[in-house]
Amino acid sequence: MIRAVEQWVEEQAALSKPDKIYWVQGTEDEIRRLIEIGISEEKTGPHQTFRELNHQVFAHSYLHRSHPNDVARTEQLTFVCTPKKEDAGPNNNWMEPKEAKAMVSKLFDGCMRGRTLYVIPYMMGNPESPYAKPCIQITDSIYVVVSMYIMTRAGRKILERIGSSGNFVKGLHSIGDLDPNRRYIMHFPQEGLVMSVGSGYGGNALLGKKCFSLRIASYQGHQEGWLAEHMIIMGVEDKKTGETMYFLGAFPSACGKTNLAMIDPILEGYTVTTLGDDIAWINVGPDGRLYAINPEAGFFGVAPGTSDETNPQMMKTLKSGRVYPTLFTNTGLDTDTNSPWWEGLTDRVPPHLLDWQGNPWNAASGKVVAHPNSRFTVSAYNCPTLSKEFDNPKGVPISAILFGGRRSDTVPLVCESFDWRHGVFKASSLGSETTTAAAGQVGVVRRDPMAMLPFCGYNMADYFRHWMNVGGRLKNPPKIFFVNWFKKDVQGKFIWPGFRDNFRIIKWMMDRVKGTIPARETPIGLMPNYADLNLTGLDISKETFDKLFEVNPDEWKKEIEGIEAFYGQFGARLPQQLTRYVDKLKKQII
Ligand code: GTP
Ligand code: SPV
Ligand code: MN
Repeated sequence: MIRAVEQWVEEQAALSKPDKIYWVQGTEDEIRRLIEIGISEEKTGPHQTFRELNHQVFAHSYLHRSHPNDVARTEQLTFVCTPKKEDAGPNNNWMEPKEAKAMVSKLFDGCMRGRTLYVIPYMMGNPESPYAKPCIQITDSIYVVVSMYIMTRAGRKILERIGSSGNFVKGLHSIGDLDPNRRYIMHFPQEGLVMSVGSGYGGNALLGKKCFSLRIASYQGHQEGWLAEHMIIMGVEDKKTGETMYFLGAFPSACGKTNLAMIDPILEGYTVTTLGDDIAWINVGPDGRLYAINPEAGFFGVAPGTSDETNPQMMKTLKSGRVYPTLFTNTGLDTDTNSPWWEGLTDRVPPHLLDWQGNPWNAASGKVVAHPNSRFTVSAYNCPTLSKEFDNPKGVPISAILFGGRRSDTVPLVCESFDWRHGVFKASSLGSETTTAAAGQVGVVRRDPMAMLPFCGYNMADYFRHWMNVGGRLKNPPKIFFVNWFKKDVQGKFIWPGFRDNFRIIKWMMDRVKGTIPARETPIGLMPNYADLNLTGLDISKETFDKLFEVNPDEWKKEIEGIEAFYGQFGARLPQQLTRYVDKLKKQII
């Protein structure tokens, strides 16, 4: 046993005082036993650890119902604890590290009495990769243990990787009493430590995900010269030439990453391969190109809206059950078939449904069946489009980066930046309407730079400068594109069909990367000519096309005001180049 790990675990056990300590091994047999314990765990209200579902419909699947007050990330209770407040920046809640530790330590004191403390050694990234990082998570939730199995490379063998260095990222987690008044997600980037108490949900509790792979890792990346991003990784193979072009794509939570990562191309002649749907770690390779790995090993995706029509590859992934169990969290339940159901899964609503809290559902209630942020947890190895490069220790070379958001107006369907620096400016000023992935008001536009606002573990002004610097080290920087699938007409309907049809935009980007087509220059960037976008089979007139690509001066005036207000928070720390871009845009548009 590695002494550093053992000692840390002993200290945490002395604090949280569990009845038992259990070291997760990482075997099939063990998962089966944990699931059984989860099934038999007493129900507290609507909360249920696991309920076995019909394996004929979704193989090897289980339903989890979380506490009704614990259904999304809670950004207002998430803190970055750096010694100096300015280093956390205006984008993060901040607390002084000693004070923060003293406060949460009180909540951890004795919190595991009567419970088992699980120690999960896990790796973010393929252990063979020089970019992968070993971690230890402690938790008292079986749901978290099983989720970590699916989402990371977990098991005892990771202890060897930590070796005598004692170098590992630490995550201490307890569901506590699930009281939101005693819920805190605390990050200590300097120490590589996360302390999370009071929530069992997704990004609050699976500490390898947003807490480590984004907040702590982005801090490490800033120190070490790489990037940790809220991005998908996908490959597009041209069947004729056999060549694959790799893309990164950043979108805020619940804005289409998972769907894009396994898009079923509407155009003939291409195969899309999936490498990641949420997080990318990106390094500058020896050849001066960007290389990306996905530190995760599974998908924790939004269920509502997922169907054979919108995302057939994900439906196959969810039905596979080949590697690890598949979990459904806070979906509805079709009691006739004992299988999960959510809005959009089938056109026909099954006659006998329980809602996400386990109550009989009827249409007249006007209530939803599945929670809008209900999710599935499934191994990436069950995905039929998983890239054969998924486990490549070096990662894949990136040709283009997409940034997107959810915008009813203002932002065109697609726009290419003039170059890397201009791309960094546009990404740093990205706005998006808020969604149900985080607790709080839904549908208001907020600035969400690089889709990282809730996930950047340090001052975003420094982060923007870091992006500029990484670009400066590239011999062959990827092209940077901006997309908006969500523009609406006056009736409030989406103008662009989205989903599979988004591939038409990907195809345009591929042509731009290859340099085979021109683009139209506008003050905000380069946009497609009508003739260069393949719209065959779609009912999109030139008039609708113009609407999708409109740059409306009144809307952009408001946009610029929003950007200036956002930039204003950073004071002198903001790279001046960014303000120069805003000034230039203002002159050209207004
Ligand atoms: P996180 O897991 O929270 O980071 O979300 P994500 O970015 O992976 O989002 P996801 O792909 O799960 O999509 C979220 C919601 O947006 C789902 O309800 C989708 O059905 C919907 N959606 C995805 N792509 C499109 C699109 O092209 N057009 C429209 N209108 N909706 C979309
Ligand atoms: C997101 O909110 O961006 C997610 C889900 O991917 S969570 O794991 O809760 O962060
Ligand atoms: Mn996400």
